[in-house]
Amino acid sequence: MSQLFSEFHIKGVALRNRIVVSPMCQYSAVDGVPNEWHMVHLGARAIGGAALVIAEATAVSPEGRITPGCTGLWNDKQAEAWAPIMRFIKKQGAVPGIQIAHAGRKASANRPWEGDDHMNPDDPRAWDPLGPSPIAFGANLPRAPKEMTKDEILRVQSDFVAAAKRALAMGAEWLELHFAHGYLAQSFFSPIANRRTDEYGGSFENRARFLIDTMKAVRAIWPEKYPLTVRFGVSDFHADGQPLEESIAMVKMFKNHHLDLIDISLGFNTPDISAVPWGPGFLAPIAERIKKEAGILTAVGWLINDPQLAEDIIAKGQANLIMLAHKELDDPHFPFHAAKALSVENPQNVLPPQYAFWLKGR
Ligand code: 8CM
Repeated sequence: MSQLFSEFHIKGVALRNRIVVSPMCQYSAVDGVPNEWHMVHLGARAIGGAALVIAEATAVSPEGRITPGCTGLWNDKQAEAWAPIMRFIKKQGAVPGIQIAHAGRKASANRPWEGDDHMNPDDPRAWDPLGPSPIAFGANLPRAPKEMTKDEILRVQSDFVAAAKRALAMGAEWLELHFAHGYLAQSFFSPIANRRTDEYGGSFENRARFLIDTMKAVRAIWPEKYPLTVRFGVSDFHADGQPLEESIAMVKMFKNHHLDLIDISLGFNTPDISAVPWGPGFLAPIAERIKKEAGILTAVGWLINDPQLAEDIIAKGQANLIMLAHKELDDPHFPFHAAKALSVENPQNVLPPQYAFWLKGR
């Protein structure tokens, strides 16, 4: 019996297997409004048999976008455009989800294939990035952000709440908060990016404040029947980053405030990623440790490209869900191909009948 293809029940939501389409920025929206591209991109992966399809890092405010092409949820027009996409994902038997985000000091950048660097501040499309402290990320992102005032912090937190309300109204049944990859929330937690001397900087409790307050505010309006999760960068693998023990303490705090699952990822608060121990499933042992020590459900991603590796991570109890990005880009029918590789009975049935009928035995 494949564990990767076992059902997973969390809150009022049932996942048909353990394969999740990780949020993947498409940089293809206009004014934050998703379009046919997002429908086909996400819809194809729901058709492909994933259990949960999480729409890309979607900005809670215009200045929270990574690039001018990022999607948003700061107005109703955006939510209305997301609604049929969520509906289609659900119709294919996948759970529709979305990740909401604020890019912080990494905002106002060009698309990856157009340079991946900060836009020139004189570019009419550019804006001023915000951050905990006026410290630039560096390398391709040299702009120092504006140090946020307390009012700006509270405004961004209310933007997260407003975006979460729109996510619910448009049909999302899974909400992930993007607290990873060096974006705003992660940068508040990181001693690399946060040098504040007020109640949002310095000690662990202070660096945790932006994250926990934001999560609590969203939890207060997000219904209990739907999972609320955080994608959290647990380590930068860098001497100046937060120690893993602090990340575990942070996860425990999330759990105490009723977070349903933690999605384990990387910090990316510094361009120096030379010590990241890249390798197949390299975050799985860390996910396992956090799952045990914090007693929380976990998802894990990064370099899980092989069905047997995904199966082993679930079977060993290292994580409850597998997050796939590049693999799902490469192969939207990965769940079908994995089911065949793992000798699941009638593997074609992970696909809808329009495809399954013709692919029986193939
Ligand atoms: C792009 C490339 C690689 C990543 C990313 C993105 C965009 C957003 C994000 O992560 O959170 O890991």
